Amino acid sequence: MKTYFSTLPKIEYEGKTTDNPLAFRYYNPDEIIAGKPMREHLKFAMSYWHTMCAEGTDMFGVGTLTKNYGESDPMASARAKAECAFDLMDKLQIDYFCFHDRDIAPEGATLAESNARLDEITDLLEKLMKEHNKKVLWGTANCFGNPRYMHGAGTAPNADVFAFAAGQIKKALEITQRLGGKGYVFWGGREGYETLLNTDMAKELDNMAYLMHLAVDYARSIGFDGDFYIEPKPKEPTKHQYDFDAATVLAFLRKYGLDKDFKLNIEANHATLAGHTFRHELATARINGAFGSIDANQGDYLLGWDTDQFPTDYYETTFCMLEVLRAGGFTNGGLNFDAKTRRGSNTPEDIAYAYIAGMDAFAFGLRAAVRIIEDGRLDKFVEDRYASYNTGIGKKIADQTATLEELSAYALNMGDVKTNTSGRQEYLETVVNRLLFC
Ligand code: XUL
Ligand code: CO
Repeated sequence: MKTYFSTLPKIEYEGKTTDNPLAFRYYNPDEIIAGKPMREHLKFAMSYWHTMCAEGTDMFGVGTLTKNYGESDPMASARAKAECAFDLMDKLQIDYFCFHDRDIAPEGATLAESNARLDEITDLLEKLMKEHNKKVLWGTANCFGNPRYMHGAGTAPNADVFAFAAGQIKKALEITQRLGGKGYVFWGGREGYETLLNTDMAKELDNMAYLMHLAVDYARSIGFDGDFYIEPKPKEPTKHQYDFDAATVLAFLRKYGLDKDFKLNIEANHATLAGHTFRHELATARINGAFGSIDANQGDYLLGWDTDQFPTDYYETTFCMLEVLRAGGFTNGGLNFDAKTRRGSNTPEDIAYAYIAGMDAFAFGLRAAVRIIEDGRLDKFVEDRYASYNTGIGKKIADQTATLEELSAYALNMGDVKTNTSGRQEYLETVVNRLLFC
């Protein structure tokens, strides 16, 4: 079959000295690193929306490429799109994909018609997944694109909108479960507000949590045993997104008793929009037992919005993979490229170059993170930095047996602190550089 990606060869690993731009330099899928194949460490996923649907539109111009796959009828186009998606995943050696309901099948005039269209495309995806040996990483519902969601979905001031979103999510859960997905994502979409002049924040948050409870209960009743994820993002499209960052989401999940079923899907560009590093958000999820999955991309430090660029920063991917390894690796989650080529990069080859760049950056990051752990200097430095908590008064603090009176007496006796040592940040940065580019 001739597809959109017909001109592309299968991308193979050729090692870091290759000059072939259509080859992997670091990603060698079946190579065993730290006890398991790279493909299992990294669990790369294709984002259906950016890769198969987005046509390069922005608010100043129409698309720079078309993604109708040679078909004018929307359902014929959706079928051709699916065929092309699997061809691309084969060529890039990507094992997983992520989708919104409206990415895979166009919305109909009614919810019933939309659902029927989804059933038809889900049949096709199921067949293609078997033939090509591909899996769903996670599914989700697009409850933000249609004008009915202009004031939100689960947080809409209009109960009819809430009910419609619930109907859409029910169907998206069924499809995800049917396709064997082990994850279901809630990204805020328009769940936020522009002004408190017209907003009852408490009611909106209560309603959003209720919708999530309904989703969990229903999904469990149809046998879904995977993870639910919230994907924090501080702003865009609304001024105040309710899922601002990892810490805000954790507080929300705990308040509403959702923390047993939900983990976090951390997106790099969302982290930086929130004023955090990607690593900070990953570490916050990890130390709270909520590390789930990753939307792999990067922003631009000069731009204040979600540019969703393919990740090419080797430091960022290294620190990300360090967090993934420290979290014990992915269980149900993986690395979803929630990323798009720039508007001016408008050919099928550009999509291949972009994925190769992103996959190699994470493959490099995995290799470098393993080197950092095996080297041990960073871990040892951190361990030593807190050594005062291993003995004497420090041990009492660590064991939480010290009293305030005892600590006061100790401090009075000390005079002043004479034991502070250097944090050695620049030395540690040099260690990292040497391990990355040795
Ligand atoms: C938007 C975003 C979404 C979610 C899925 O910024 O990241 O694509 O990942 O709805
Ligand atoms: Co995302």
